[in-house]
Amino acid sequence: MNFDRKNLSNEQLIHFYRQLLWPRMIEEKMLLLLRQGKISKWFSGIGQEAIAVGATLALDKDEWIMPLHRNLGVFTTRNMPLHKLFMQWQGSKEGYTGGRERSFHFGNKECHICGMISHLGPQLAIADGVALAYKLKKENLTVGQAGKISLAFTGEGGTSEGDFHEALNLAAVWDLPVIFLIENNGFALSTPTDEQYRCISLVDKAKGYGIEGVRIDGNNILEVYDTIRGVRDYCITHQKPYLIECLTFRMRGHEEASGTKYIPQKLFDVWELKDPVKNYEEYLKYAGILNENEIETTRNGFKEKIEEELKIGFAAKTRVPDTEEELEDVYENTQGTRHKSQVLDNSRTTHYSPLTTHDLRLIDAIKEALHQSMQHQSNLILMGQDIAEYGGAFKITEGFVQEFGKERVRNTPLCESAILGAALGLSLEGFKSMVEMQFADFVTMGFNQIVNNLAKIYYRWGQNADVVIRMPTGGGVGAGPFHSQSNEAWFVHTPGLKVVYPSTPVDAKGLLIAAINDPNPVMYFEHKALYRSISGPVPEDYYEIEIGKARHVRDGDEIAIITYGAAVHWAEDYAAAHPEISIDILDLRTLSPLDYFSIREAVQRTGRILILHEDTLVGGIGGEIAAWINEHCFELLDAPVMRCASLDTPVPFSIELENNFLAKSRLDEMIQKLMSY
Ligand SMILES: Cc1ncc(C[n+]2csc(CCOP(=O)(O)OP(=O)(O)O)c2C)c(N)n1
Repeated sequence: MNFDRKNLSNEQLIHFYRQLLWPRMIEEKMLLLLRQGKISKWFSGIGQEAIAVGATLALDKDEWIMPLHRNLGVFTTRNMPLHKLFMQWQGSKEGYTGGRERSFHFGNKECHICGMISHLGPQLAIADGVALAYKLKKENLTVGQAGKISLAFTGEGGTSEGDFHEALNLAAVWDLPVIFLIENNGFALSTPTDEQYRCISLVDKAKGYGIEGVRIDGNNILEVYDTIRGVRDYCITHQKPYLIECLTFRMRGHEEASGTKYIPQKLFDVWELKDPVKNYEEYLKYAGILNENEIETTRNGFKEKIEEELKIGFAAKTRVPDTEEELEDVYENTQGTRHKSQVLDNSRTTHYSPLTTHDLRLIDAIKEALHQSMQHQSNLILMGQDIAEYGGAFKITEGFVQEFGKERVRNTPLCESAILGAALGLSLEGFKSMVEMQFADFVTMGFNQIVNNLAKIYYRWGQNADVVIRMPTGGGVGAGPFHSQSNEAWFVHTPGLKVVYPSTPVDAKGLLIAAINDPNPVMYFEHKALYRSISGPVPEDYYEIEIGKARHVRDGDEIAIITYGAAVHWAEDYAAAHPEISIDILDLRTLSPLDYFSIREAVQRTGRILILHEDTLVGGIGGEIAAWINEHCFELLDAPVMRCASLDTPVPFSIELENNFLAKSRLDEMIQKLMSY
């Protein structure tokens, strides 16, 4: 192995040695503890340390890194104390996630480390978002001054994921200063590279994205350090991403329990000779920088330190669950963190608001909410396909780019997953973002980032995801199975997300402003069929409607329809056409969290409940509400809770079929059934 020290001082070289040796010795100890049954799972990075350590050394301490499961060296090089890391691995309260996450699936804001989720690839787009934040903060103008980059790791297996493609392409198109670092260790669990990809070298992929790349020896710490230092300067100066492929080898099994039988022994023999720690040690001895005694002293010192730290680690108390705390920590508390704006309470039929209003269609109310939010929140970034010059598929952001500029109103490539990951990356650096899905149906392409990353990150390690996802939703417009779905229930089922779904212009504006001001991820559903068909008075001011509060639309005492979205208007039309029935209507407005208090009041007022939604029946939110009423309001009921929902089929295209599909076609039948019970 050829080590070139360039202009590194002896002190620096020794510092590098200590940083490299430390994770190796920790791992050796962990493997021992594993065999003794004192720790559980372990993903080993033995043989690959030069990459994690070299990369971390090459970055400034406040530049975000997105490591993976073999990158202990990132955590140790950012000086995280072993006892606390050990508490993390043991799942204790004093660990970095208080026992909520395993092994290296955690991040830490102070150390600028973003924790991975098991799915690997999602880390890459988060790095895009952080780099975008650096770019927007203009922190990248001069090398060595305020310039910053982000760095994301991937294994060679991870490069086959769609997330790899989306993240690299986005970084290329947006000229983001990100380093994508592939640790090519030859195997993804048991899968060798020739079953993973066909190109000769993974770095060749850079060309396809129009970016630069380089392949290096990942076992040579000086080569890793020097390359990344240079690439970092390039990314800052040119404001571009860069792909680095580090060749290395995994000297142990995928994880300890999986063993190594599926890997030919001769590979271990070859790579043993390239061990990053031993080779660097030999170099330091040969160059006269460290002698045998000094190495021995360092190793002994580390051994003692490990024992001391483990003593503290083992003394950690057993985790005592506190259910209330667990539930509370799913969402960041909104008290005190929100932008100041007045709250409009129109939840009662009798409400009166002194605010000056003007008449707006639902679509205009959404536009006004976004517009005022852009004025009030200078850190708000809008992202979506065709939202800039074109104004979005529904023209909601028309004119925004002229007023707020291309930096804040961003057209995106066709890559929902990367954009949602980037939105999370922006949160890491204190930005808010609104991501527009062109149609709610397309959210499936970014589903993983939403339900596994955005929704869970706060609970896992205390980082919020300050993102609103706008979802143009619903049918009734003859658009067929993939432009008409009601998919809100998918998200209601995911702890960590808030789900709002206004039905009127006044609520659409107030709820969108509230969603943007909320530091948690919010799914904001807006029904396409209501955009231009529903108008109403909307306060001109900047105001919020409280998330989690239903609206009592209509007073009645025979039957209450609990509903939301377009179905509120179906219910109102039905009630107007049937004055012979005293119909009460509750518009939920927020589906997560549900307003149980108002639901109970509706039961109290009528004793007969029909839950009406456009979503299909099975697994729809109606089932959840019915179960809750049954459990908590049984004594108030005069009849079983009934549901009126759309047919359990995909949304059909032809108007006749779609009308038959929609819940509205069965509303009369269900009301009659409930009334005659
Ligand atoms: C989306 C997804 N599919 C499958 C897995 C299971 N899995 C965990 S690690 C791994 C191999 C990853 O290989 P690579 O990206 O090369 O990284 P390495 O483990 O070699 O460091 C697999 C298949 C996963 N975590 N996520």
